[in-house]
Amino acid sequence: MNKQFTNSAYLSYKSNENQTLFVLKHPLFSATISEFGGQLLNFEPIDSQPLVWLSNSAKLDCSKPIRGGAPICWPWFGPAPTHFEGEPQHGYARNLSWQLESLTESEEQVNLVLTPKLPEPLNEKLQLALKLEYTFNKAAEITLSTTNVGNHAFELSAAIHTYLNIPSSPDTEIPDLLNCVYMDKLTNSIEQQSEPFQLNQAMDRIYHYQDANLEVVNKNTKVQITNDGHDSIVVWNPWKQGSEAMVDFDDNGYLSMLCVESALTRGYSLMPGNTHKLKQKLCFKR
Ligand code: TA6
Repeated sequence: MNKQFTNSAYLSYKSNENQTLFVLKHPLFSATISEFGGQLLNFEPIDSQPLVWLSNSAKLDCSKPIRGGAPICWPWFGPAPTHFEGEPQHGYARNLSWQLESLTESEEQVNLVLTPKLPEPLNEKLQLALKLEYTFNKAAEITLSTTNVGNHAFELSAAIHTYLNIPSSPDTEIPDLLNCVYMDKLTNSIEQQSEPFQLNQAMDRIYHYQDANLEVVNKNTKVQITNDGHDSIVVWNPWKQGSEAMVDFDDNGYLSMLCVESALTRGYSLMPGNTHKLKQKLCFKR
């Protein structure tokens, strides 16, 4: 089914394996979101290259989370907390089917709202309402809203686990991270970024970075990332050995991606009736 909107945006629903992909075309950009995971898989501003990276070996058949784009980690980041033992790494959101609740569009931008189809026992257990909002123009803005609809505080962690489409060469830098303290998950130690950040090895780091703005630069590209509601920025590249060990990661995929994730990882109690919003906005900067 294809649908044309009043201005210049087109939304088409493309059946792909066991799910539907929402494909948007607009004079300012093109974008694809998967029903599985509610996940941004592609965003391409007009006259630019894709901003996010999707693995050529990604599974799109709902058998596992989709490797690439901007997966949502929710309601925890990393391994399941003790009281959810045995539950999936990075939570449920990227394994759920999502529905498109609304779409509004104009010549300037398109806005989409998605909600997850949470199975009833899980809904009952979590007592959280979740909403994902995308705003696209020349930038892509992702907002994850969590509301505590229960009677007890919920220890929330989350991430917008974006795979940037950027070469992993030593000239790829994140200058804003200089002097920032980070948790190095590869060595299990707390470190400080005392030298300029350079991408030349496997890394899995949680930077204690709370500023809104961050730039990822190399000699050909500059990506501007604006964050809100985060307490950390996660930077991950599995490098060669790590890529080869994952079935859904191209062996040389590590050469063309870098995960830069807006995240809430350091302990956040979401009180009954309250809403937390985690935001990431991405655009090329010229
Ligand atoms: O965000 C970094 C990270 O937590 C890494 O530790 C790494 O394993 C990655 O996410 C990918 O996790 P996944 O469950 O998608 O294989």
